Amino acid sequence: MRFATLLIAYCALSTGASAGIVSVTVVDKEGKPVQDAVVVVSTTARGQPKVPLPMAITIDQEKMRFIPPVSLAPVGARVTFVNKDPWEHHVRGSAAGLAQFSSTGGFELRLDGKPEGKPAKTAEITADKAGPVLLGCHIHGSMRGHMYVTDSPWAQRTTPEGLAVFDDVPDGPAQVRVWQADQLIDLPLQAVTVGANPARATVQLQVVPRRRRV
Ligand SMILES: [Cu+2]
Repeated sequence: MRFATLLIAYCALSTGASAGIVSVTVVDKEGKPVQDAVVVVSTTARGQPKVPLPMAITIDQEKMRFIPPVSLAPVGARVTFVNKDPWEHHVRGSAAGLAQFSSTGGFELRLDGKPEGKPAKTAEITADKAGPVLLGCHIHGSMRGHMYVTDSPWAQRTTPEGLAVFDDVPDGPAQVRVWQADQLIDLPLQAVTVGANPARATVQLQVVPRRRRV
């Protein structure tokens, strides 16, 4: 009896009776797929993804780069910066995009170099405000990275194919927001309807993202 009840509950969750697929493709100005864009799906319906975003993430400083170059963090997440280089980094974070010209918030972290044979130095912040954050280093002007802080639990980075697929967004109207580091002007939100058929959206940037150093 108890098993049957559980089974029914499980089926209700897994058959997609109340949740559906949102598939978003991000392309650049020339129509090519864009990796590491952030896609956020917002809905007023209640619910949570089956796999929630991690509440603790790590951003490494290694060989003068932020790794990963684009991080995704839910509001309230603990973000640990780890300096794996043998020299000092003075990491700063500030609101990215047009907001960077008016924002006074942000953070600064001094991270000593990793001594040989010893653990790397770390510093922590809490991702407290939704939106993109530009990461840099006061000492090394070439260092550039981003962290996107999301207040919706449905958020993903695009794959090399430019894809973000959400398979459990509650049925009903939803909005798709796309952010990409080189797209400084906010793109318009796209409305989708989640239901029995997969909702598909293609979002085109107004720019061609600059290539990352590898
Ligand atoms: Cu540095």
